[in-house]
Amino acid sequence: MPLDTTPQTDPFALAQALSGAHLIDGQFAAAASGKSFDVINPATGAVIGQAAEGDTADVERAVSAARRAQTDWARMPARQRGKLVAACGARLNEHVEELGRLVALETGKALRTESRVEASVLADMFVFFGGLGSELKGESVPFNPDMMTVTVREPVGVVGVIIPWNVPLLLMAMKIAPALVAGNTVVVKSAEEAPLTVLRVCQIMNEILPAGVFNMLSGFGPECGAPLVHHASVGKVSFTGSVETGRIVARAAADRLIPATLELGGKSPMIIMDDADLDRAVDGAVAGMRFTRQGQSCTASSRIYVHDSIHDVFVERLRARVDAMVMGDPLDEATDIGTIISSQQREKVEGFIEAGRASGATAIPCSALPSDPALAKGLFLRPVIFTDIAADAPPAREEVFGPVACVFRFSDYDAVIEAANDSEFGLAASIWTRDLKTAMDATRRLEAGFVQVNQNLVVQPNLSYGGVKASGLGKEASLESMLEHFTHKKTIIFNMT
Ligand code: TXE
Repeated sequence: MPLDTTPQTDPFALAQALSGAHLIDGQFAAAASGKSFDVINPATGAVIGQAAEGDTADVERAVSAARRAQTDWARMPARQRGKLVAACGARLNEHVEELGRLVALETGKALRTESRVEASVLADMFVFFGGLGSELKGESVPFNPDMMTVTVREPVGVVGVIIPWNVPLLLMAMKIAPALVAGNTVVVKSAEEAPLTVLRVCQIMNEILPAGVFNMLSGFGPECGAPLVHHASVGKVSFTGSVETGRIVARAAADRLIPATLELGGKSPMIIMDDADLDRAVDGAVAGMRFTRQGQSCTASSRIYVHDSIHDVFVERLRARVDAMVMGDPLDEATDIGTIISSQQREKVEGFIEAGRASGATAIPCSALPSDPALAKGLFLRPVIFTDIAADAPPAREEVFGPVACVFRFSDYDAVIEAANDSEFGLAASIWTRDLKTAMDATRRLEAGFVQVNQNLVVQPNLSYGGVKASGLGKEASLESMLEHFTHKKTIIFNMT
């Protein structure tokens, strides 16, 4: 495939130029079966490109290439590997505008509010981890004066990475940047809904990294993701996606006795006390619910507990804020909210909205569908705020992964902490108050991997990110994730007698 890696601005032309290919051993190659599948623009329903449809034969080729490349890559001084990864970050940074446009085109996320930001965080992750090569340190352990015992950090080998469609660039970067710096080689399986931007990132990285160090396959879960997890040469799996698929991946990893990092769903609570700064809390709810991403976020603060004394005014202000958001063409700078990713996801979210209504809750639809006839087939959906909703109604308990916020009324602090923790999930949580004691107490009692006071989620490369309970296993981002999840510790004893 001829490669043009100069920054491009026309996402449609770029999507068409990225004809269906995997990246295997530094080469862009069609699927062994010759099959490919359509990639759809969710804002118009138009086919914008093709992706190679990977299967077991492609997994075999990619993992073999990664295994062959691994010895030399692991022998390269860690700082040198880091410099190459940081160079990928610098090069990707030159392509932020282009990558943002492309991800907006294939995922339907608005360019200004979501997609451009994601492309720039992608580059930042590479730069951050690229600087950590010298942190792959071990320790010396004094247990006998005649012996010297040291531990060293060694790469796991070939890492299988499976990513979803909602934030494909950020989630890929959080996994592959630390894996590569730690001396592993990687095979990534992109999500079937969003393979093109990942392919473009591969083209850019492939100019810098040695062949085989980084390989990418597109395809469907059971046909392409499952054989990757089952492959005998894959030494570690890092997965982000649904709880259901996470369990399948975890079972396969357990059968093979290899480690798996799992970043799964959420049903994150936000507790707004009566002394909270109300304007800030409303801003926090809009940002935390990720309305700009149509709520398609694992950390979406979809359960909002508001003190009885401020409940009605909060709901009114939240409704007004979401109402004022512009839904439209994701590539238009005026757009705040884009589309849902696929018709299947939209039907799923609509089902939750119906179930909420049927449970007797009050549904408040917000914002307005775009009127542009060019977007008539777009997968738009009006955000809904539910009030007076029972805690066991489906949209209040299950992960909706759509623009549906459930607002509950509370008056007792202990009861609200209990309600917030009454969930199978434990990804993020937040408390909004001016009282330091309440804030401190809540941070200790809320069952979540990420608890914030008076703000909602901030993803930073140097902050550990990951959940407890059914939200997953293991942390991502941060130095700690690189050491714990992409290396193993070897103990070496020198007997000097
Ligand atoms: O997820 P899947 P889907 C949740 C969200 C959403 C639901 C379904 O609630 O509504 O999941 O989304 C690959 N072996 N999240 O269907 O199936 C698949 O090809 C190996 C939360 O997209 O989990 C894709 O690359 N891999 C989430 C990836 O797994 C398999 C983000 C995710 O797909 C596989 C996305 C298999 N057997 C959805 N089956 C988050 N935590 O942010 C599928 N895959």
